[in-house]
Amino acid sequence: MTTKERVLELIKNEGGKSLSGENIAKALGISRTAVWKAINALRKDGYSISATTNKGYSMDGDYISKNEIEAHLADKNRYMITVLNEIDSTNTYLKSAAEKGEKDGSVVIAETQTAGRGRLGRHFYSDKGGLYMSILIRPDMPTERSLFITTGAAVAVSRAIEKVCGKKVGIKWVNDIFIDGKKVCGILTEGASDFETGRLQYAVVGIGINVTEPKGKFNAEIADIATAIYEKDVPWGIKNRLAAEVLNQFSEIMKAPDDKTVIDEYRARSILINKEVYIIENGEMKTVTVIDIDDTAAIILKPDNGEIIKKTSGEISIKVK
Ligand code: BT5
Repeated sequence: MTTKERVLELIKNEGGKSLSGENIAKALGISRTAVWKAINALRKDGYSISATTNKGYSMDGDYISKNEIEAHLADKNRYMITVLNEIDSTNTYLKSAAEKGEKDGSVVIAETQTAGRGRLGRHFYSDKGGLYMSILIRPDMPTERSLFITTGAAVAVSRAIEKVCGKKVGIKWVNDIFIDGKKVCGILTEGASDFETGRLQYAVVGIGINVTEPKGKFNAEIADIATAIYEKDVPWGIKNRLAAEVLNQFSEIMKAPDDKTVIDEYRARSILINKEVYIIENGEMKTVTVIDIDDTAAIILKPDNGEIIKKTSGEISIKVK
């Protein structure tokens, strides 16, 4: 083990309590300067280590680490991962990299975002406590099938949360993951198309998951509609296992994202079928009953006193009643 790895081991074993530089130095038989250097190197690797005067160094249990995510990946060669402490938006960052030729499989994960984005210019609150990641893919697919990337990502995230965290989740058409009636994750897929061939040039799949509630609670704007996977007893290092499992599931699904089994799973996980909801179309709100989601991921609705209609995610948004 290198000095850096031994320092990391010691801090992790404290389970969030502080450990002084002096005690680390003594335990490992190294100088205080060597400890300080190791801490800096770990921070560069993406570990979020706090330093408190007179107490020492400590790490939050929900730390994000590139090495640990990689250790849990099924295919070690599929993704190139970058972990950042803070960024405006992982999607903005990766989209700009994609325009400059960044490769398929590049992943950016941040502890916090200062300008996290939702769809249609909406804001996505991204305080510490969440997992904010974007995946760049360059699939060979016609642009009109790109909605299957979002539905595939929703299935991947659902499977990952259930497998790693043991929580039951549902999908709210088209891009939200819910736990007990509240939103725990949002997905934003952006991309560019080649107009001549009608094929996708790239897609950036952005996934924001509330793993724990932020320290100062959710912002008032989302306090009633948002939830986190854990209220308390957060398992140590959980974000790394969760991020890796999302990536593992996503690469499996992306082998054939429009496969009937994936869309069947998406439908089976939907929390809206047979429910009365509000739809918002051109600024107007209507009450409808959701009948089904078809194989193209369009939603089939029955308005009050009206004929059955079919809508795509570009045409309407849905509010749960
Ligand atoms: C989404 O949009 O939910 C897509 C969110 C995608 C976020 C990821 S994080 C990594 C990557 N980088 C980015 O900049 N974005 C992606 P939409 O369906 O439009 O939902 C937005 C709405 O969700 C807001 O208007 C709020 O009502 C609600 N909301 C905002 N922040 C939330 C949060 N942290 N948890 C739950 N709901 C939230």
